[in-house]
Amino acid sequence: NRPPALRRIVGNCARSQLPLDRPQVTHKYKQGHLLLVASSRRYSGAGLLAGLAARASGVGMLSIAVPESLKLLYNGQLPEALVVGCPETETGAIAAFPDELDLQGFSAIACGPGLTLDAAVVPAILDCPVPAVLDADGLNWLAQNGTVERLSAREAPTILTPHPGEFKRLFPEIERTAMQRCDRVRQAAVTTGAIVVLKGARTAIAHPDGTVAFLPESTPALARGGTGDVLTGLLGGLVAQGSVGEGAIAPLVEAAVWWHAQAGRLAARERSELGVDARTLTDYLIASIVDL
Ligand code: NPW
Ligand code: AMP
Ligand code: MG
Repeated sequence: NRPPALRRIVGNCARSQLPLDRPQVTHKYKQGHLLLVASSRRYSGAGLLAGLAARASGVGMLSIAVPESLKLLYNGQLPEALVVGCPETETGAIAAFPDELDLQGFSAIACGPGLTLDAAVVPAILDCPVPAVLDADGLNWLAQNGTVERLSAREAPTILTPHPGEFKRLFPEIERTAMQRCDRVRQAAVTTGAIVVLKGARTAIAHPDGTVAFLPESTPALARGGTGDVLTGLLGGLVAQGSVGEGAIAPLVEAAVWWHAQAGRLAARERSELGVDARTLTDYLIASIVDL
């Protein structure tokens, strides 16, 4: 009774994985605490987009680590988040975490949007036994510093969310094979032990056991700057909630990919495909799951 090697993600099943019914007796720290590590002077908006999506995920607590000089901006735009100002490089990237920040106190860490390669915090996240979502410059850092070795040594689940350009940088040997996309993403997951989300028109999600799921329905309206950063925040928020509960993390990854596309489809229906900028996408996240 092995699961099929290639599955479609089905809307109702994906939605049923979302933490829509909270227990009556709970408190904010039981609903997950996400640390989002994002942005730089060059890409100040990427972490805001991810933060707005994390907010829509329902996560109990949201902390965002950004360069110190962006702290006021983040406090103004995301008053519900705890903003951690970090020492920064001359180029305005995160140089280090503040000494008092305890990474192990978070239920998940999502890292990468807008960091630039000048940021120096990825190794600390990789070494921390907390579920981690790595995107954008988190992936680019890995591509430069030994992807497979660094990931297979991790003690907690890892989720990688490359677009095809990032996938090519991360897995050049796999990319050079003549295999189909589905087989390439499967090999990436099997060799690293990470869940690999290969983004695109038909996003494919490969699990370390070799199974692959793909999302059959999305919208090209999502082909727009910042939508990947939205996925990172949403995924981080869901994984943070999942890792304090009893369920597995893998179904939440598929649910996040489905939810992101569902929000894009609803926004495109109501506003045309031109109306789905990344910030608007975050506004549609909640509407797309309550209005089924
Ligand atoms: P080509 O042209 O196909 O050969 P990068 P990025 C390829 C931040 N952002 N299908 C493509 O190569 C991000 O978080 C900040 C196929 C392209 O030239 C990152 O930190 C924003 N190929 C940083 O910017 C909003 C694809 O990869 C190359 C592909 C850089 O991220 C925007 C570019 O990839 C942005 O999110 C696809 N779907 N997508 C902000 N407001 O602050 C990409 N490629 O160099 O990784 O650049 O994705 O823009
Ligand atoms: P990024 O390139 O990191 O900003 O991520 C882009 C996001 O948009 C990913 O979630 C992709 O799956 C999605 N996306 C990009 N192009 C398309 C497309 N043609 N159809 C559907 N989704 C897309
Ligand atoms: Mg991206």
